[in-house]
Amino acid sequence: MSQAPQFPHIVQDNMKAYLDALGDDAALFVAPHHATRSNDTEYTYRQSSDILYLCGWMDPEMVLLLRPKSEKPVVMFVQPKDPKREIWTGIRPGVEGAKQDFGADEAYPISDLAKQLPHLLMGFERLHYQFAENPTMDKLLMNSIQKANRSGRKNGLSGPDVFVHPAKVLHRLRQIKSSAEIEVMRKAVAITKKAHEEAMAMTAPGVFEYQLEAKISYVFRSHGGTGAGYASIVGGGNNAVILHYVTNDQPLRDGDVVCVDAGCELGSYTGDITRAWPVNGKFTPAQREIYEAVLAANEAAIQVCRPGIRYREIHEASVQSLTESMVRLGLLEGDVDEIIANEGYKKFFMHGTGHWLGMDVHDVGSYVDGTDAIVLEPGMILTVEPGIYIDVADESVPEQYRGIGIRLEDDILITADGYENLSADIAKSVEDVERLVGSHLS
Ligand SMILES: [Mn+2]
Repeated sequence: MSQAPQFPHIVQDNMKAYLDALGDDAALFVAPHHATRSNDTEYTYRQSSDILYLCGWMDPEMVLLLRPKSEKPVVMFVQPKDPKREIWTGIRPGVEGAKQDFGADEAYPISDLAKQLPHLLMGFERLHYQFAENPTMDKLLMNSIQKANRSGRKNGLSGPDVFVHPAKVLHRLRQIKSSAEIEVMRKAVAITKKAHEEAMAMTAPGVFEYQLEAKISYVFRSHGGTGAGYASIVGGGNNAVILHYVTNDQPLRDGDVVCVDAGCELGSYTGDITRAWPVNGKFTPAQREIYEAVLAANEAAIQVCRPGIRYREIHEASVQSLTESMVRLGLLEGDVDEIIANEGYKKFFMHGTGHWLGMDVHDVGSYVDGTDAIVLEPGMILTVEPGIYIDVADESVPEQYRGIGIRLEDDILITADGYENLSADIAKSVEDVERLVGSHLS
């Protein structure tokens, strides 16, 4: 598919940092299988983010073996050149391309894996590898280690017998973004801004949810993005109360709010943005109250972001603000502190306030450190996404609030002295959103 990494400087830096961090250990990564969509056609292939991070290799049937303490630390097993197959599925970099353009010190056709792996693993005590993702590879690895152990009896060497999850070292690196990675994410968010604002501009009663989704996909692709980093959520009215609604097949109704959660993927990094707006361009007073409650929580949670705080403090700020609003608006009754203590707010806000963001929309990286939440560091990128979701059939709340689902999500970079909201310029105030809705129609 691709003849070279899209951002070679990024993967080179990533690989160098990882090889340094591995020390005497070896690491093994396996490309996921190509998944069938229907009969003999496949889903668009998406490489594992670990492999993309380290070398930018996009194609299936690939294994990456890293042996930092050897003379040839980066070993790739790849699809060999095959002119007949390439007519159908595109040019393959092949063994030579792996060495020339993807940083391999040594490369073999993937069919050589079982033959080469035993001696390549010899002498490494610890192997970073994720079991249970690919049973065929698990078995091939165990067989290879057994072979290494047998043949090593003569020279006193053996294969690895300690296995380390990639979360221990690689995912900690992925959690802290380099300035070059941050630049790519900035661009992904900039394209996402265009998509959301164009979707706002084309919104009117009778427009279908899928038409907004199509506009968003069009903007992502036409600005060079891979596409959506995850299935776009476009939910009008009560559909917005379904958190992962991706059916997107209903018409938008006059008087409803539409909630859109969509992020552009660019160079394997994705944005993750949610906005909500009134279908007819004007919030009802009740919708505006809910919107401003979510907006206040979004801003309160973003305000606490800085290095040195615990990750949970973001969620705590969001829950505090949302719960105060829920009581003030009459959605909940009782004492705010008590409602927080017994998690009564979960009736209308049932998810976390965010997650790590990067190559995966729910990116790798730990949320805990020992017995408490992890401490934020510069270079971490996370989402802040409070919401309020009130089912249309919920008779426990005043009628005017029923059938409203609103989430506001921004992408936050932790900086040396605070935070930078990468999505700060995507329309979010009531005035900006109302001005944009339907603006391309007039
Ligand atoms: Mn999110």
